[in-house]
Amino acid sequence: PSLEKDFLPLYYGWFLSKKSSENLRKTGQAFLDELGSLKVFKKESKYFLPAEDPKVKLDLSGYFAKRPPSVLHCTTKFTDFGKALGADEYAQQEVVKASYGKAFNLTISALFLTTKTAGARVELSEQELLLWPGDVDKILPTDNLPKGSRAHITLGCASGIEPVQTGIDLLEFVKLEKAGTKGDEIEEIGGGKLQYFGNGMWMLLLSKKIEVKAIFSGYYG
Ligand code: ACK
Repeated sequence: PSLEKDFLPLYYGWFLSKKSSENLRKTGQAFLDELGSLKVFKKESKYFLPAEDPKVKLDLSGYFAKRPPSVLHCTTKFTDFGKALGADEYAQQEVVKASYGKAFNLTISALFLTTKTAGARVELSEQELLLWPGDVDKILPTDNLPKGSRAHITLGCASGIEPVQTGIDLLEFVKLEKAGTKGDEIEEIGGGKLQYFGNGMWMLLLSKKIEVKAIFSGYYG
């Protein structure tokens, strides 16, 4: 038996292949460009503009300038090198050990943005859900949302916002959906149906879901 305790990563997740990562970044960029040019968006762009200078031209890719530095990923469990609550329990699961280094296909069903973050919504398969922690799909302790509700890929953050926010923002959308606040169906654009939930919360339901290749692994920083 080993005397050493396993050294846990900062987080576990699926890391996209270089090609999938590049393609998804491009798709996200195209979405920002198209959304930024839409009349309906411009009418609601006050949420993204400084109150003191609401007339400046909005550049969404400049607004979400904090982008993940390397390949894109979908976090499963943030273990914080073992310090996070439930880190050891997560890492010790057979399915986590057996899946480490294995390839998966992730399905992206939507792109979303808020005043804080831009991200891709990930629809997990039954098999992928086995790697999903039981305690991350809530903002409030009383929230009761389907497993995997938080699954996302961060595409960009606004100035001063940390990437952990993207998952919280996605949960906010899911809570609105659950409450029956469907989101006004604004219009069909390039990739699908654009929905507006108010307060600068936009979601594009992709008419053709995107499949990306990814490796389940840990990130040590
Ligand atoms: O974009 P993300 O999913 O949000 O990927 C990054 C990754 O871990 C490295 O920072 C996510 N992350 C950071 N802190 C937390 C947290 N407390 N809970 C869940 N995910 C987190 C972040």
